[in-house]
Amino acid sequence: MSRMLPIVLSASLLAAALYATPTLAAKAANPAGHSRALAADFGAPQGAPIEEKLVDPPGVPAPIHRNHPARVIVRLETREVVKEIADGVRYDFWTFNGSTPGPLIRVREGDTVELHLRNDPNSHMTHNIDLHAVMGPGGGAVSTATAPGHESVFTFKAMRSGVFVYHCATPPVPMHIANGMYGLIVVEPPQGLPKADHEYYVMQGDFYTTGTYHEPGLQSFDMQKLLAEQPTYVLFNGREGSLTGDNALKSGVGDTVRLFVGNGGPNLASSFHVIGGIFDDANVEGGTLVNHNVQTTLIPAGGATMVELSTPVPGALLLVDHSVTRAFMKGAMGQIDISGPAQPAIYEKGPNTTFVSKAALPAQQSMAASAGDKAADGKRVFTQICSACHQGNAMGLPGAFPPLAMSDYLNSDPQRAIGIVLHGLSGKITVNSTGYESVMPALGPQLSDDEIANVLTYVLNNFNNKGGTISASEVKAVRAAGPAK
Ligand code: HEC
Ligand SMILES: [Cu+2]
Repeated sequence: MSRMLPIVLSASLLAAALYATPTLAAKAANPAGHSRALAADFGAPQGAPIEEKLVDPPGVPAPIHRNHPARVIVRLETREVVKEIADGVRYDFWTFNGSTPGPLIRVREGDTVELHLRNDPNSHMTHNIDLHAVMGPGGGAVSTATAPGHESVFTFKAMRSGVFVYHCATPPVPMHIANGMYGLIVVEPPQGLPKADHEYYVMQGDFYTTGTYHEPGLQSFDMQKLLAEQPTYVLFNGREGSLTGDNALKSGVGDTVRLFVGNGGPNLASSFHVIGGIFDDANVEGGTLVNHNVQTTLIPAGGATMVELSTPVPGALLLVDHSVTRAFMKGAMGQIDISGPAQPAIYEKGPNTTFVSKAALPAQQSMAASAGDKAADGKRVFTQICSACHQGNAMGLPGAFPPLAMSDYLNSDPQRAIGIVLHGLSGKITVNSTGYESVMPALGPQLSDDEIANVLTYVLNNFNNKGGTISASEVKAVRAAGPAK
């Protein structure tokens, strides 16, 4: 029996070889594996070597207008740098060229890339690079393990067009990625990409800090959270706020925006969505298949996409991971500011009028009369409405809802709370030395003057607050005065 085995094996190997030959031959004749590739594009590089001009994210190198393959020299340096991951929160990032993500590399299909990887002498770790655009062992990682103060070089031919992730693949790999070591390499097809008015570069990543979300100071890497795949932060471009406020991406009315979007992970897949936008084109998984009119596109960990959207009206569009807890409570939020004239035919805000308000319905008004009734009514309103956000114990939720218990903000000015409940509150506030930047909705339309007076009196006299009374006539006056500003 044992002598049969080699015969059976070699017969099947032979069959496999015969079977494989036509496929291999076909590949050799058409090395790109798809019809658009020109055989000449895979010949020797032509002309003098080109030094790739790298720029910081969210910028991208200029489009390629070459019609022949070239030798492109790319220089990356791995650096370990302490930077802010959110306002007042610092983290020891491991990076390519000092940024998370590392710079976007842009080459043409058929180019030969000469990749130089330096490791900053001040690094503590060895690093390497695995580029998903490489056909070869480790995507280059096996040729680039680089100790601090050293440089490695390897070359590869960019055999396939697409948007590809690169990352460090030094053990423990998840830790090197979680610390920010990833970026994108775009391999343009021979005919180039269609023109877009604006091009930007965005990469999502999940981060694991020992402190809770927004806990200030220098935070270290948390291996337990990594193992549980429960990130503290989920971010675009390595920092909360990297693409919002003054850092927002820009577009103009009537322009098109192309986003190269990658997901470094290490763990989470991204449901990438632009609030207020539709992807005219989305390159599925960063490959050659283009989908149209897409609302949300999935970007796997270690994957990428290229999306194009039109921006026909002015205003702000928001980039999010539509697993929206990550967007609103872990930082995965970006912004595109579109400037230009209003386009009422496409988007127009109508008036906002009161449809019905509880205050206008005397029959439904709180009937609480005595102090005991008022306290019970306040408790009911608190439990039915306020506790949904501020929590049943009034302690709030870190990073999302401020506490009403022992709140210095509330106790220092209880009258101010009337306007907050009536008209809502947004923007930055500080409660018990912790910053909050969130939105409380206006509750004036659904709560009567009595109910607001009762709930505020209840809150002031419970949860270790300083006591005091808010009367219905005070609420009535603030309601009549209308919202501030
Ligand atoms: C939908 C969630 C939500 C509900 C419901 C809600 N709040 Fe708030 N509240 C918030 C948020 C968020 C903030 C902080 C807003 C900011 O960051 O600018 C806030 C802030 C406050 C503040 C000032 C900050 C502080 O901690 O002292 C007070 C007072 C307050 N709320 C009272 C109430 C009361 C009373 C109710 C119930 C009648 C209530 N809220 C219901 C979300 C909510
Ligand atoms: Cu590394």
